[in-house]
Amino acid sequence: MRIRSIKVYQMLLPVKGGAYRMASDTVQNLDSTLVEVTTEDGLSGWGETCPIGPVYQPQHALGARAAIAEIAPGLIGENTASMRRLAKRMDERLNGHNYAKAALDIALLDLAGQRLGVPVSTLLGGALTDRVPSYYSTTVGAPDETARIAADKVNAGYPRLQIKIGGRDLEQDVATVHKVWEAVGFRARIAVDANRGLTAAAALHIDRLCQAIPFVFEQPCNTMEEVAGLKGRVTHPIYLDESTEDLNAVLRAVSSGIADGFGLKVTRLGGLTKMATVRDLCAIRSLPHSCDDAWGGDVIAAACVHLAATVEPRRFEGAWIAQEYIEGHTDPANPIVIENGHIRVPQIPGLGVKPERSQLNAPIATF
Ligand code: 0XW
Ligand code: MG
Repeated sequence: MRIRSIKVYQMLLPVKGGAYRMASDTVQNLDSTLVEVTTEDGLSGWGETCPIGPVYQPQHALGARAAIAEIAPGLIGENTASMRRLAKRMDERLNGHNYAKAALDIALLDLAGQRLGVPVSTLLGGALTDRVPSYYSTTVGAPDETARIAADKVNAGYPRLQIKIGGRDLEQDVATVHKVWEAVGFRARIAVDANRGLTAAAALHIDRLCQAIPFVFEQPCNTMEEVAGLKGRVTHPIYLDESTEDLNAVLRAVSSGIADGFGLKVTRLGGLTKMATVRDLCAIRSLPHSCDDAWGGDVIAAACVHLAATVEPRRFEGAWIAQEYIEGHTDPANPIVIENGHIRVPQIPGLGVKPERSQLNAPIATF
């Protein structure tokens, strides 16, 4: 079946509580881009890409839409039968810009799933579970308050926490990690995420001052080289997130042993097809990883959850979705929801979610 049209929608997602603070940036209102790919028989597939502001990583909302405008005209009239051909077509239209291609990749898989009558998880190799763990990510905050939230979230069923640090005094970061550990102990696995915000020296101090606390240290420094320099000097396992800019970066990190695991973002890597490759690369070296995205509504949440269901559970670090930080759902009929810190995997064909028309503004572009 051939592609008849591609529509692009913009949706603003204000942060519940006003702001989400990370070492690198504080965000208040995220700008999401949704794509609707429709074939000649009227079937539609949906994709989404929503960078968490323009500073967290090089991707930004206007960039996504400019890139989609370069790519989309080249997909009109193409047959949807071959995902590989469509990926090649995207690369022929635009070099790089994985996070924009990701929205289209997700929409094409949604279409394929609906056409074949199977959930997207089946197209990704098949689900190993029908319910995946999530994790709660705090914002950079006062130590006592962060520890209180951490305990609440563990009581609510989250099996894992990601504690944000960085961009402030070392003393505050160290106190936060200690207080969270005192509050939750072994009841949750803990990641400490500095979002590129520490110098190597600060990372070494935090490692030493929190020596006995079993956390994984996520993206402590800005570059993969700085993080590589910590190897052998820190005692905590190191995970990479922002440094996983593309498949080659992941391959480099895996083959050189820089990372003990990853916080992975579906759109940064180019969509679900590329994430499935990374999943399999990580499996070769028994490396744990998450399946997240930076932000977004039900469409991107569904994409993360379908891939999450295909990851070997013992290596799975959770699917983070933005639900805790946004009001409402793009698909109130079949929302992706966190219950007791876990998310049910949609069982209906395709992604299993469709944005409700009444919530969408008119398309900002049609190809
Ligand atoms: C916790 N996240 C998945 C949400 C924000 O996009 C930051 C991100 C991370 O792990 O850095
Ligand atoms: Mg991270």
